[in-house]
Amino acid sequence: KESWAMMFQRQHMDPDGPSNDSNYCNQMMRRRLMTEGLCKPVNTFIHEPLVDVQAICLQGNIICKNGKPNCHKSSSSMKITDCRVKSSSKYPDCDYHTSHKERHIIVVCGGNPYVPAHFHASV
Ligand code: UM3
Repeated sequence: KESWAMMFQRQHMDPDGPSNDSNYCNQMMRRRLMTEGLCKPVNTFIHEPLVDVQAICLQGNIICKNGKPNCHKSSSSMKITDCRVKSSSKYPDCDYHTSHKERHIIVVCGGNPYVPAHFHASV
């Protein structure tokens, strides 16, 4: 069974990306299995080494939007790509806007070892 930690890596880690291709999200959302059953509406890929993203769990502890205390904000800004489904997109032909950004990211950490389990937000 896929753990939360593995699911986070599948959905959010792309250390070697991004390609400068405006088709990035259409390809990656499909390749990473987020267009099965529905088009996942919003998803962020992180273009930084896995160890640097895992280290966020040891950085600034903040309260999550749901009131839980296990959100962590990266001390540095990180290269990310936000994928957002177009309003004209019709499943199963999932069609995404691709936007490359540099932001601090907030992840939810859990488990033992304490590693990223969900992407929370970028700020
Ligand atoms: N999400 C992103 N990036 C954002 C906002 C939300 O990837 O900027 C994702 C994270 C959650 C989902 O998926 O939207 C609901 O918030 P996850 O739990 O699989 O990481």
